[in-house]
This record gives sequence, structure tokens and C-alpha cells, in this order.
Amino acid sequence: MPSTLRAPEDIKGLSQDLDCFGYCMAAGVLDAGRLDHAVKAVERAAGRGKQPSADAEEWRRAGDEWVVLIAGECGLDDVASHPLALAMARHLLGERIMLSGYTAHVIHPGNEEMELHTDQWWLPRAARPGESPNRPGAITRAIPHYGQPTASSHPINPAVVINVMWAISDFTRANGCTRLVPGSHLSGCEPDPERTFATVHAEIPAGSVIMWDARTWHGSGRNTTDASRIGVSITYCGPQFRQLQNHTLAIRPEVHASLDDTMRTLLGFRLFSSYGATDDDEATFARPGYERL
Ligand SMILES: O=C(O)CCC(=O)C(=O)O
Repeated sequence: MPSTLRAPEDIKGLSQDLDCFGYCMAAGVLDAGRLDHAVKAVERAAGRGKQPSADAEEWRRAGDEWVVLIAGECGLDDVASHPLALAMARHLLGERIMLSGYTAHVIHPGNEEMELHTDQWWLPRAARPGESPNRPGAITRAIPHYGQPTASSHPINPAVVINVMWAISDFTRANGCTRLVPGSHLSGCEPDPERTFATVHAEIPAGSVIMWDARTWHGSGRNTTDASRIGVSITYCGPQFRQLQNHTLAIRPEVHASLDDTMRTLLGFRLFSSYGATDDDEATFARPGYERL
């Protein structure tokens, strides 16, 4: 049974869906003004501002476009630190979280369907003594660990990442909305790209959000319409993991100086038991080198 589209205030229902199905969805979170602002922010970050119909062939070749958003500069930090996203991230991961990936995923007409995958394929799996260990420095996407999307009878890793996907345009089956395999977060394995699995299509109006446990098998669909689908995909991880983007390096000094502690913590400036330190491993926040210079 798929999850339902809930009101953003229904934290209990959303949490239950996330635990049970591996994803949950809330409607009506961003209003029309915020959506308009978000579209412009994504276009600005992508360095464009033209419509897909201008050159359909060019967009078809571009297919899936991942637009990197820079914290403090992209104009979407209130989305990245949205209370609903942080509440659900903390429900899944615990109190201390960091922002990992900060991107827009724009799907242009004629793109290819994305393979189903998980968002924490890089995490070593537990092995019984004597079993070949899953060495962290040897992990690549190419190492298969395939299985069925059903609950494992063996211990599995916890979720260490959550993906919060904001629908900036309507998400429909025709324009390549996110597809998810309910319950697959409990399987402890990855989907075999050679096989077909039953998916739920997250058809949601613009302004809604899908939040999935990174263990849940998912991917975007194929856009058969003549307009691009815009999603803003923001992932959060536990404080001991490497972030998808290097926010602490990407940020400009004057932007760093303007951040509040919430945003500094999310970006990874806050130390985790000395990890992430710069000049003082007892400090609460790392200090960028330019301050010392
Ligand atoms: O854009 C989508 O619908 C899915 C994106 C995705 O698979 C991901 O962010 O890992």
C-alpha cells in the first residue's frame, strides 16, 4: 500500500509513513510566491532563463540536469532549513544532522528513465566473522549487492541519509516524477538494474515535498511532456559522514560571516567530537583558514 499525501502539520502521520514505507509526502508546503522564487533561483544557478521549448533537441540531449546550489547564495536556504525538512530528518537520523547534497534536479523532455538506486550505497554492510568484509576504501557503485525489496531477515544498516525532494513544478507520471519502491528501505540491498520492480509514482502538485529514507529504492521517471520538471533535492546526513558537496570549501568568506549557527551547523562547520576541526579541536565551530590568515 502506498503512502498518502498528508498535511505538513501531520508530523505523526508523516513519520509513520517514513518508517513503514520508506518515504512520505506532504502537500501545500511552498506557496505560489515561494515557488516562483524557487524557479528563478534554479534558473539563475543553472545559468539560464530560457524555456525548454526554445530548442527541444538541445534539452533532450541535456536530459537530466543536476544544478548545484551554493548555500548562502542560491536564495533557497530557507527551503534547506525548512522546519518540516529538519523535523523529518531528525526523526530518521537523530538530532545532529548536516546538509549533504544541495541541488536541483531538472528533468528535460525526452530524458532517459533513471535507474532505481539507494542514496547510501557507499555505506559498508555488516559482515559475519569470517565473511569477506565490505572494506570502506574499496566500495564503488559497481559492487553489486542485489536482492528483493522485502524486509531482510538479517540485521541491516540504519538510515544515515534522508532525501527531501521539493516539487517546484507539478510532479506527474508523464513528466518523470520520482518513482519509489515501498518497503525497500528494510531490504538491506540494492536494486538489480537488469530487473524490473513495482514502483509507486509520486504524483504531487508543485509546492509539495517527498521525503525518503536513503535506503529506499527510487529514481526519476521519463519526461514525455514538452516542459521540464523541476525538483530541488536536498539531502541530510549524520554528522560523521562526508557530505555530497563540500559546503565549507564552496562558501565565500563574507557569506560564511553572515550565517547563523543553524546554517553553520547544517553546512558542516560544527565539530563532531573533534572531527572537522581546523585550528582548535575543542572548539564548537571550525574556523575557516582565512580568519587566521
Ligand atoms: O529527481 C528525482 O525524481 C529522483 C532523484 C534521485 O534519484 C536522487 O536524488 O537520488
